[in-house]
Amino acid sequence: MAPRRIIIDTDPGQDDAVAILLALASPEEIEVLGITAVAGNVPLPLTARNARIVCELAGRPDIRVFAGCDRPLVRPLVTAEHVHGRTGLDGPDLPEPCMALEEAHGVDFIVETLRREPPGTVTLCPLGPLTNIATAIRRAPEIADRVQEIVLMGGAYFEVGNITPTAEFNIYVDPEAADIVFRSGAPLAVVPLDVTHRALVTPTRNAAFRALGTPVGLAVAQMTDFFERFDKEKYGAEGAPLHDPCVIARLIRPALFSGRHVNVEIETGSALTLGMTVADWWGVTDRAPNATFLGDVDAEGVFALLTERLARL
Ligand SMILES: [Ca+2]
Repeated sequence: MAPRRIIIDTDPGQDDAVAILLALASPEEIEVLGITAVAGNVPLPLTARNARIVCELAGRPDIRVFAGCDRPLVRPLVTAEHVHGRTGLDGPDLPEPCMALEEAHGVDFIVETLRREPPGTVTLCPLGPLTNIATAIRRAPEIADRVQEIVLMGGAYFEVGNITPTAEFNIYVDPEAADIVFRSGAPLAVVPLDVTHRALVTPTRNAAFRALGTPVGLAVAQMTDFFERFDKEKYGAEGAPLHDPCVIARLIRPALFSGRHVNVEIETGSALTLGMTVADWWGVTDRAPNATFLGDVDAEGVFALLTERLARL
């Protein structure tokens, strides 16, 4: 099979960084056409910087990195330095990037790529708030029919929320953008907290990254160490969830994941439940299914894949 051609839309973020590394380490299955940065975990200048730092860490300064939207569609930006640190990539000591940011806007790159390539051959992988993707769909609604699939990290069902009691961070930051994406008609696969809260970086898994003995292995161990401080305090779990790499893992090994094709709508009106992903898991409405909402993961399989692939970089 030819590799899946993807655009990674991202707000790095340590877990975004690991997702990018996994994609770049998997050329048999994945061809990265470009990376578009969006404001989210930290402001846009930092996410655009961090994406390039990660490409250089992977030895891939040839990857094209674009800056996209610097704020949500209608709301002020909410960031997550309390999780990711001031830079978004706190933990390892990595050099400032040498590679240049592309001059074009990230949204233009998404639109032009989907218009140029044959229908059904490009997959979008949003790992942050959906501002860039929604802006692209608003500007060129036909891209919803041309995209092969949008595989995104966001939302929750049984796990409900992490930034508010009822909302996951990526959806909460730009719920209007999420609403546009979920109504777009594009084929959607959603990797929610229900999956990522089972993909925990345990001490054993962290040690396996470190034991690779490479700059990439050490950096990933230090990145996951960093955000674990926060998540352990918060969840009291045996390790922090590694959210975004699950999106790339699903492209490489779909059998590691299971879920249901259901209706998912986004709450944009209520102050109490803003950004909630209302997933009709039990099929109690007649609303049409619009997304494959994943519910379970073989976490051992994901971490085995991740460690094996990171060893190649
Ligand atoms: Ca992210």
